[in-house]
Amino acid sequence: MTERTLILIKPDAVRRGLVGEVLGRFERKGLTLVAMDLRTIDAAAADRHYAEHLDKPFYPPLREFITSGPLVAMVAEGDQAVSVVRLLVGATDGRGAAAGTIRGDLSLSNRENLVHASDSPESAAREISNFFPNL
Ligand code: 3AN
Repeated sequence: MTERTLILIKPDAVRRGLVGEVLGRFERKGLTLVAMDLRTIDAAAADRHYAEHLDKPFYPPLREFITSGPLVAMVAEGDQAVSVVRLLVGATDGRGAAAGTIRGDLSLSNRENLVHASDSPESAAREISNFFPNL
């Protein structure tokens, strides 16, 4: 079933020059890009995006990080895109993520883990409308 999902290539990936590497993995998998934008988000946009994490102890540093520089926001489309992208991204903590995944190959951190990807079709709908309200 064709789905859309929100992907953020986070500020650590932009700083490290890994946008092409990360984006290429999604393209080579066969996903279609529907929208893409390089932008720096403010604290209010971070709070909207991470609404379910606002009370978590890791949230203040996460907000600091996600607003620390430009990120690449994109919407990708394809068959079962939500779960397919999560598989490509790997487990949250890059230190334990499986080799072959983006985080497993390229991240050594559970905060600076390069990519955000929607975790369900419902989250995808909410996150896409936050980032791309005209889509
Ligand atoms: P995922 O991005 O794998 O869906 P979530 O939704 O549990 O992970 O967490 C959202 C983001 O919060 C993660 N991408 C990561 O940057 C950060 N995060 C999650 N857990 C921790 C933690 N224990 N310490 C620091 N940052 C964390």
